[in-house]
Amino acid sequence: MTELTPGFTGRRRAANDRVPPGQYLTDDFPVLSAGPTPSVKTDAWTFTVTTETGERRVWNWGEFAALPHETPTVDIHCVTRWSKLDTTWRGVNADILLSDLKTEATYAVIHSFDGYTTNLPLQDIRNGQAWVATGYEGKPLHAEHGGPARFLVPHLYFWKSAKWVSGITLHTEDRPGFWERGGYHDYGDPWLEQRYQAGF
Ligand SMILES: Nc1nc2c(c(=O)[nH]1)N[C@H]1C(S)=C(S)[C@@H](COP(=O)(O)O)O[C@H]1N2
Ligand SMILES: [Mo]
Repeated sequence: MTELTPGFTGRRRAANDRVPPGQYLTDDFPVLSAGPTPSVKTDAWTFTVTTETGERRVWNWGEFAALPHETPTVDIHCVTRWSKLDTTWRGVNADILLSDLKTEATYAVIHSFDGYTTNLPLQDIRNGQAWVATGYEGKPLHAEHGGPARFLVPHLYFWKSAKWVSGITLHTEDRPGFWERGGYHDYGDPWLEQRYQAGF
């Protein structure tokens, strides 16, 4: 296949080269949530980016919908060992949400309306690698998969793709999130099988 995916410049690999070690392919879309699905209403929804100095950018649902959107097709990899190829999303690239913010931060924490958090290096959500997605396979994103909006950072294990996302905070130091404090790997590269912290 020679199809190109937004955010990636390489030639797509054959399907069997696209499954990281220890993963199996599924056509289903399993639901994995630590708690019940929260009801997040779009008329009360906001998305907030806050820098380490407290500078903020806030979008309401209408303002967010007016931002330029992309429809990336990506492979996703869950630490519970399922991978799903060629999932198509619709969302706003994180580069747009971070643009014209002055920051010295090197880490980000993604926050959700259910209290879930997950951390990652700021560079992992720059340069076209992450989105705030509101659509999946041509439809509004279903609530159980994180609708109205979820984070999407497909090059890391899927627990980094926070559902019901409410915002991003930027930090000069690493601040482990919900599962990272619970023993999941701080970074979570599926190709290196970075599933759990040493000692867990
Ligand atoms: N807000 C929130 N986001 C979350 C979770 C969660 O419990 N709450 N679970 C994470 C985990 S462990 C995984 S594997 C994926 C699962 O996404 P899915 O239910 O759409 O498959 O969401 C991630 N994002
Ligand atoms: Mo997960």
